[in-house]
Amino acid sequence: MQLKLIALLVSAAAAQAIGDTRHKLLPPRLRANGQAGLDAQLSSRQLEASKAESGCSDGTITTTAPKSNIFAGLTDDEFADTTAFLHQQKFLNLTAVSNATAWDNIIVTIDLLQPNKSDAINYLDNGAPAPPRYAHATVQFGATLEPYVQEYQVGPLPITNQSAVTELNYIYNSGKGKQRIYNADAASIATFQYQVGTQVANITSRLINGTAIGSATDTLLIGGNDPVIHELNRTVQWNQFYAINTGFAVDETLLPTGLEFKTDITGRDPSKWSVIGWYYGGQFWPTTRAFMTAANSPDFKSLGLAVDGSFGSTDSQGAQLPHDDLYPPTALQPQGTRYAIDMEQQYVEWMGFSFYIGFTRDTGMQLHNVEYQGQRVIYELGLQEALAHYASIDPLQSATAYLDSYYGFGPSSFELVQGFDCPAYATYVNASFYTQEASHTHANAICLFEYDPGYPISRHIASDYTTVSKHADLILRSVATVGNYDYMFEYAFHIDGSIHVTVRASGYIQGAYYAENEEYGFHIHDVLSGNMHDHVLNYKLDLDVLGTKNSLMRSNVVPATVQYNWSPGVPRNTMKVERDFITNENDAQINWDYNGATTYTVVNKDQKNQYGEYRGYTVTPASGSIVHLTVQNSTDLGSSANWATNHLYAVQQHDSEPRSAYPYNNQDTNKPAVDFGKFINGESLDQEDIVLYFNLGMHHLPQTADLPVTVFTTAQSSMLIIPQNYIDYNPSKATIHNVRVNFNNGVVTDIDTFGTVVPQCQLDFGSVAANLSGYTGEIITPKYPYDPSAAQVANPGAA
Ligand SMILES: *[C@@H]1O[C@H](CO)[C@@H](O)[C@H](O)[C@H]1NC(C)=O
Ligand SMILES: *[C@@H]1O[C@H](CO)[C@@H](O)[C@H](O)[C@H]1NC(C)=O
Ligand SMILES: *[C@@H]1O[C@H](CO)[C@@H](O)[C@H](O)[C@H]1NC(C)=O
Ligand SMILES: *[C@@H]1O[C@H](CO)[C@@H](O)[C@H](O)[C@H]1NC(C)=O
Ligand SMILES: *[C@@H]1O[C@H](CO)[C@@H](O)[C@H](O)[C@H]1NC(C)=O
Ligand SMILES: *[C@@H]1O[C@H](CO)[C@@H](O)[C@H](O)[C@H]1NC(C)=O
Ligand SMILES: *[C@@H]1O[C@H](CO)[C@@H](O)[C@H](O)[C@H]1NC(C)=O
Ligand SMILES: *[C@@H]1O[C@H](CO)[C@@H](O)[C@H](O)[C@H]1NC(C)=O
Ligand SMILES: *[C@@H]1O[C@H](CO)[C@@H](O)[C@H](O)[C@H]1NC(C)=O
Ligand SMILES: *[C@@H]1O[C@H](CO)[C@@H](O)[C@H](O)[C@H]1NC(C)=O
Ligand SMILES: [Cu+2]
Repeated sequence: MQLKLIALLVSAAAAQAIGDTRHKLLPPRLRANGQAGLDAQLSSRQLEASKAESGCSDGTITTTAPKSNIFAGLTDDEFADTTAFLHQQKFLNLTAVSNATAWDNIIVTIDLLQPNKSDAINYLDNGAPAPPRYAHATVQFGATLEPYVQEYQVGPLPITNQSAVTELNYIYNSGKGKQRIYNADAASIATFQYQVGTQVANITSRLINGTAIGSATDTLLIGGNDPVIHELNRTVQWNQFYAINTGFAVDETLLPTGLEFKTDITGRDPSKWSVIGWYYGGQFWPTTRAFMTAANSPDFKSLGLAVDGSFGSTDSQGAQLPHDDLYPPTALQPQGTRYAIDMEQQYVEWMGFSFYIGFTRDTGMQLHNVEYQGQRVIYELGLQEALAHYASIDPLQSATAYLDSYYGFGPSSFELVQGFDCPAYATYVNASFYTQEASHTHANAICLFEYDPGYPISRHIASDYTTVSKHADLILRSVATVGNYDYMFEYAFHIDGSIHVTVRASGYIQGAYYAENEEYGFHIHDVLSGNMHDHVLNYKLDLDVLGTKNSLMRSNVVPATVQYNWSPGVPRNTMKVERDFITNENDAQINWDYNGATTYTVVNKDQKNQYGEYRGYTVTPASGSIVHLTVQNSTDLGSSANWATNHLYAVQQHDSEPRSAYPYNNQDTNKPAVDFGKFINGESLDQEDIVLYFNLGMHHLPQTADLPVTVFTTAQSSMLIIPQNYIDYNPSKATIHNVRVNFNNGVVTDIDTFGTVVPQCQLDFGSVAANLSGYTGEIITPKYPYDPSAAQVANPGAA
């Protein structure tokens, strides 16, 4: 009985790859649903069959994507053509970025306008031609008293006499892809801040030991809050003096001085701007004069200086750890990749999965058309927005609620450090985006690798045998460093058909000055409060379970008292599972249940398995914390982040709702161009195309161990996307990296290794410890005028 089962479950793919080295004959494989996908995998594996079975290799298996990647960003030529075409449009009155001032109209960004889903699916599934390509351009109109950005659709591409530039409004539920902006005069605002710094230089010298006057000898800098504050019809900002780092480590967010001032920066005439308040140590003065009078009185004391030091340094420091001089355990990939990649199309196949990688300026790395066993399970999966909402006694921190897609996860995704961020043997993929009339390439910004997580996927022991299966995950990873914070984004594919979505955070916290801040965080250094804040990261998950007509099933485990006929007169206290469907968007604003009692599964009611159960995919919190925003009806965020109120939402798919957020929502949070709240408008979820939005994140209460930088081990959050009754058995049993040890009274009688061949070769450790001398930074290619030969290397984020 046992023998037969094991033999049946061993994969035909394995049999092909191993040939006659197997020591047991295999019957044909049990055919799973969607065998086509596995067969496709097989063909790329057969190409590699000549690979020496016991030798080692560092080869990469290549494949050809079945379809071209219609989700990939624009090519260099498309960027250049779109830029030139926009400049030809007289009505835009554009000035080349290289010549522009704040009072000109400029192209801010260009990206691919993602194709409409119905067109994309027709192409992917039904052999229709590829959807027409359009660019999505953001133009800033600076040549006006009320500057704004307007979004445009440009195309079709390539540019012909059929192409046009039209307003892009349909993906913005304010009705218009337009946003008034308030930071067009950033340079003038900085000048104004320095004027204030100069005015109070004598006081800052005495009180906080430094000056910020716009000189090279400044030892302080001035930072303002984000998002822009609109109150009483004025545009205002809180600003704080920070000590400038004295060592190599750029750790100013650990060095707030606690001295803050409020500016009224309404309108575009700096002569009309003013300072309308000062804050220090819990006290508020409404005018600079009042503050200076107070500060010049002899009993006005400094509450302590922000002094840079080793506590902000990321270099190795402190007593050496035992045996730490020895090199740590290191993962190997002895026979090259076991995934296949089409580098040009950024398409990957692995163990029954296939997917396309996308990359956008706003949201960085994305996944498209994830298929499993030859069937699409995910049309789209990716980050939408990340917020970091602070709360504090001090006004700047209290007014801080970053919506990071404004800064862009694309521009923030820098080159990974091989051997540290990802194994040296990983496949590294470039990422490109466009800003300010140049395309930027971040070499090696995405990594792809397979690794053994260090625990088996399954095991069992009985009286005369032990059986254990190895586990390998395929990881796709990128890191976005948005200012002080580093977000590590990861998608892990498991051989049981599940997908793990994880975000981890490192980098510097944005601390507050310690004085009076006890209710908002721990006191973690001399004058530093580890200011509390919530991180909430919103993801879109467009599952397609056996087609786009899907429903949302809820399974609830509940306590129950049941009178069974086999227990007359003795009711039994027990439990049951209750199943129903959430049929309306309004009922699908979900928080994860207390005690994990409720499970949500996207199913296709028309696709039952052979036992009559709906085949589906479940989403469930995995490791780390899962949060929604603590603040209710946030004063800072208005209605710009209504995706942060719950853990999970289900809405109907619409081409007019491709994304839950918009980068410029931070400019006027009460009047966002995309308000996710409007996605939830009572539409049916019964056999409709369902899109889930879920949040990852954490309530971050930084403590002393967040110095110098937060650690990924504790700052992480993840979700699992798991097949439920989708596959007839657990597909991880197909791996041959499985062992059964038979024994009897202490004597091993047989070891079945299912054809696994342990590679025999000498290890060249040089391929394990990476050579970092080739670290590139950023490559910038001008697009207006277009000059590929003028490509130059720059420091990351320099432009
Ligand atoms: C910048 O302005 C100069 C002077 O008007 C002009 O000659 C040049 O072509 C402009 N550059 C671009 C890229 O338009
Ligand atoms: C075009 O922009 C320039 C500034 O670049 C501005 O001076 C001019 O008034 C604008 N023209 C129109 C018609 O808006
Ligand atoms: C557009 O371009 C095509 C091909 O170059 C040409 O045949 C056609 O006449 C053009 N149409 C117009 C309206 O210019
Ligand atoms: C700052 O102090 C210097 C020297 O004590 C003095 O000359 C100057 O007038 C002071 N500046 C202001 C703005 O008070
Ligand atoms: C004040 O700043 C100067 C450098 O600008 C530094 O040398 C000095 O140590 C600082 N004083 C204190 C008390 O930290
Ligand atoms: C703000 O402006 C609006 C429209 O101009 C006006 O109705 C309102 O009274 C103003 N509010 C304040 C506080 O000035
Ligand atoms: C990635 O970028 C680097 C640096 O520009 C370049 O040398 C390399 O060819 C690029 N790789 C691919 C696959 O395009
Ligand atoms: C949110 O807060 C604002 C300002 O305090 C208030 O006007 C509004 O009614 C609140 N909305 C809700 C739904 O509580
Ligand atoms: C995509 O869908 C939107 C909304 O239905 C529509 O307005 C737009 O024209 C479509 N785009 C294309 C290229 O068909
Ligand atoms: C490391 O890479 C650099 C440049 O990419 C190369 O010059 C150097 O020889 C390499 N060093 C080793 C030890 O391979
Ligand atoms: Cu944090």
